[in-house]
Amino acid sequence: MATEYRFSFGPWNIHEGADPFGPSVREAFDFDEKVGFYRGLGFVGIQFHDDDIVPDIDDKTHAQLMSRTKTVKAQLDNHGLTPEVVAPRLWESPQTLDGAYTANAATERAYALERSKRCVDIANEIGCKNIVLWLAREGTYIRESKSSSGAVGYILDAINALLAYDAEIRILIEPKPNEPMDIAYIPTIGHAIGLAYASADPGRVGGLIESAHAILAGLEPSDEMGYALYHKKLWSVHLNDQNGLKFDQDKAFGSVNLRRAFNQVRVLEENGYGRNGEFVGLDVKVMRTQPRELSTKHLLSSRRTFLNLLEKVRTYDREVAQAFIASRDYEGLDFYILEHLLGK
Ligand code: GLO
Ligand code: MG
Repeated sequence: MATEYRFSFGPWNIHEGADPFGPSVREAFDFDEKVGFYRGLGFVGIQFHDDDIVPDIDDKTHAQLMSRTKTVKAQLDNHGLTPEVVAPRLWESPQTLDGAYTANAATERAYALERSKRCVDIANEIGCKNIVLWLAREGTYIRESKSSSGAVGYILDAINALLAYDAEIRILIEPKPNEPMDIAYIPTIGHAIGLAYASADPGRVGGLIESAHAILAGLEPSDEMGYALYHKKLWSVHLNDQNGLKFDQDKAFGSVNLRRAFNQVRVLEENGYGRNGEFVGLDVKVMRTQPRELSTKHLLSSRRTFLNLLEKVRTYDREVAQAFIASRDYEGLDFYILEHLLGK
């Protein structure tokens, strides 16, 4: 039976076009409007930050968190959407300027943990067991300002505290080598999986791989995926594309390098990704030049590119490929794949 892939994205993927050098260029869609777009674009899963669900979360009581979360859950039910993940947004608060779990000040580390527990409460209420940790500010600008070895311990302490706080949740670490930090402490999936095995409950700690983040680390995203899949720890993906070692571009999937995108789809498909309920997640930014009424096209096209490449993965002739491999004619294999991708 062929895998029926289910797709997800986060509401931040529909945005107003601000970048570090210029303000918003499109009027925002409010949350209710965004939720209404999903099904029409072919998506059934929604990724969240805790404050996508409960805005101004730090100013709210527990009862307020629960009540707002119930409202959002009802909206999801109405639209037939599944919450895939919830991530504590640990990078915007004045209390995370120096890092979250790895801040030098104990009070700030305590804030980060408390905020993460509130994220778990929200996830529970919305009916989601997957907590994503994008460790945005866990790194340094200046190496001498922190202990890199101590930082690993702090991150692990936080993970263990969350595992103990809730016996059901799973933690998905989303590694990224830089941005906003100069250099991050958990830059690749290998680092993330090392943490998983060192944690109090390795079966509940895994990873989420974003294509662009692997490329920024100078790595091949499909190999990174293969590594995590071998360990049975690829629990989500953020497919997108990236033009070289620059700022994180979050371009539409396949937009820079179709062959690289083909190989991601191939590795996912060949290793049964999606068969245990994993979603094909996207993390893509629409271009700043795009008019508001056309500012969801990157989602539509990324999903379609995945499906188009899936067809290529399912139709390339394994026997032909195998014959090239057997005679070690990798030039022949290379050209066969290129012609197949070009529809020849
Ligand atoms: C930024 C990350 C970010 C996360 C999201 C979920 O580079 O990719 O978009 O995926 O905040 O935690
Ligand atoms: Mg991401």
